[in-house]
Amino acid sequence: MLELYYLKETDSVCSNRAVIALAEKNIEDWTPRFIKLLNEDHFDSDYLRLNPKAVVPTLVHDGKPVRESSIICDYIDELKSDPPLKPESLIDRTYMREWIKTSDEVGFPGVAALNFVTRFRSVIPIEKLESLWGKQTDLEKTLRQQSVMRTGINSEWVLRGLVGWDQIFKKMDETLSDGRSWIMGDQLTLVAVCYAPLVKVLDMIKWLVIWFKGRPHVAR
Ligand SMILES: N[C@@H](CCC(=O)N[C@@H](CS)C(=O)NCC(=O)O)C(=O)O
Repeated sequence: MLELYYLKETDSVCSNRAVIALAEKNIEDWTPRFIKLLNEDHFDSDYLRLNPKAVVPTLVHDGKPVRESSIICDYIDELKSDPPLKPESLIDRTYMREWIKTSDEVGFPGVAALNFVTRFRSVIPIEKLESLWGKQTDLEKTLRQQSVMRTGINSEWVLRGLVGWDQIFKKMDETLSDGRSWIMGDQLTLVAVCYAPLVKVLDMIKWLVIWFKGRPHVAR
C-alpha cells in the first residue's frame, strides 16, 4: 500500500515533485493523506513519527516511511521499470544526480525565500509564524524564514536565491543549446520532475522572466 502525506497547494514544491513522479510512472493506486501547514498537522505526534523533521511530503510504502522529496521521487521511479525516469548510462545518471543535488541545496531554499518575500510575508500573520518557528526542527528553515520576514528584500537569503537561480538557468541554457528536449537529452527524467515545481513557483510569483533574457534555450 502506498500513502502520500502531502500538501495540495499549487506552490507546494516538494509535494508536487512526488505527485508528478507518481503521474509520470502512471501509478494511480495510492492513498492521499492531506496535510495543512497552517493547521500545524505536520507537528502532530503521529506525523512526527513518520517524519521527525516535521516537513512534507512523506511517502509511506507498506508502513515504511520514505522522506525527502527527491529521494521519494527516486523511490517511486524504482517501484516499476516503465517508463524509466533515469538515464541508462552510469555517467548520465551521475550528472542527473548532480542536477538534483543543486535543486535541493540551491533551488529549493532560493524559491522558498523568493516566494516568502513576494507572497507569504504579507499574508501570514506574524503570530502564526512565531508559533511555527517555535516548533520547527530544521534550524536553517527557521533562520531563513525569520531573516526574510524581518529584513524583506534585503535578506541574504533573497540574494542567495537570485544568484543561485541565475547560475542554474545559465547552466540549463548551455545544456539545452544543442537543441535537446530535456536536460538529460530526449528523455524526461527525475531532473524535470524535481525542477518543474520550483520553476512553476518562480513563474507564479512573476520572477521567472528575469532569467530568460539572453537565454533562448531555457526560455524555449
Ligand atoms: N528537504 C525537504 C524539504 C521539505 C519541506 O521543507 N517542505 C515544506 C513544504 S514545501 C514544509 O514541510 N514546511 C513546513 C514548515 O515550514 O514548517 C524535502 O525535499 O522533502
